[in-house]
Amino acid sequence: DGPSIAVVGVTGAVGQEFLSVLSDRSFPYRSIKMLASKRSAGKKYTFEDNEYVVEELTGESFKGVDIALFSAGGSISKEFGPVAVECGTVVVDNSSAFRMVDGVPLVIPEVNGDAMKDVKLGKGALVANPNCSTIICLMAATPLHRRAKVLRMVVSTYQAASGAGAAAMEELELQTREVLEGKRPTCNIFKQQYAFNLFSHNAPVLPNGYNEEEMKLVKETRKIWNDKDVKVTATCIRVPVMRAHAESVNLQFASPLDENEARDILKKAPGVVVIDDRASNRFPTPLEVSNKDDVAVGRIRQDESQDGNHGLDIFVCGDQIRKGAALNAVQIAEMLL
Ligand code: 2RA
Repeated sequence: DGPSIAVVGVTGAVGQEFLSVLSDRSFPYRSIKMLASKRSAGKKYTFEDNEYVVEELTGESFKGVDIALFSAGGSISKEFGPVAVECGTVVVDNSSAFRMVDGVPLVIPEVNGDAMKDVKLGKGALVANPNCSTIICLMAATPLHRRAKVLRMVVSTYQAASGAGAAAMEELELQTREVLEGKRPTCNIFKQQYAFNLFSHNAPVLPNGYNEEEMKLVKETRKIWNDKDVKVTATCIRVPVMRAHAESVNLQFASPLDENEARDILKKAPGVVVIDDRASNRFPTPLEVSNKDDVAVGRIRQDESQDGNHGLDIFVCGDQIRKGAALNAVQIAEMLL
């Protein structure tokens, strides 16, 4: 029989998606424990025909737990992740708390699964789930990077409300109705109108003028590719879309990479589908990838501003809650089976 698992932050958008993904993929758990704050303790969920009562997360929650999937914010991960590791639990953490810590694997299974080589069931460990915009970008960029080393990557993201949580999704819907009804939009989450608008990502802006979301893409790419020299720059924008991110990615390679070869590579890449129909102007959209596992890539074309086929532009869409968070984490857990 399989591992005992715990879901930390089960009431949140990603927590709920953990359950969906575990069920969709028939993850062979022996037992499952649903953990959340004191405020949510007692809440009941029916999962796979069994009723579960949400338990309050405490230091005692991890006794006998083999794998804990965390998505309850960085402070909860910092407080309880090490406690779980002490109990012998493998923690797969969706927060940014440990992503850049030396020795903590930062893993996209299809991209750098070998980073999990020292993580085994029965021996407590921390494993970090990368940021959603990093996962979605690298699912498409890495297969190309493996063929013709990427020297520089320029990313513009168009990020969905789901990245800011379920409340942001609800507020986007509310604002959209209010605006259409000629009412003043309710602005509690972002303090500015979101419906029919877009704005620079809500993450704090750092002294270098980049926001934290953009620096995650820069730093996480270097760690995941194990390449401290790759040049990455990003501009992250929040757009009025519910749950899938879109990203425009410009790549500069060390050696030529023809667009047709790139398209063939991506067609064979795990977890990627190519939607690249120029004649019909049909390319990836957030709606089309929503609630799906695969990342979609299109607009594959030579970057004509670069000499000798050393550059490509691509456009990528991926579900932020699924492959951008819950699916990737469950796939990491599957590597332990
Ligand atoms: C966002 N990447 O989309 C964040 C979610 N973790 O805001």
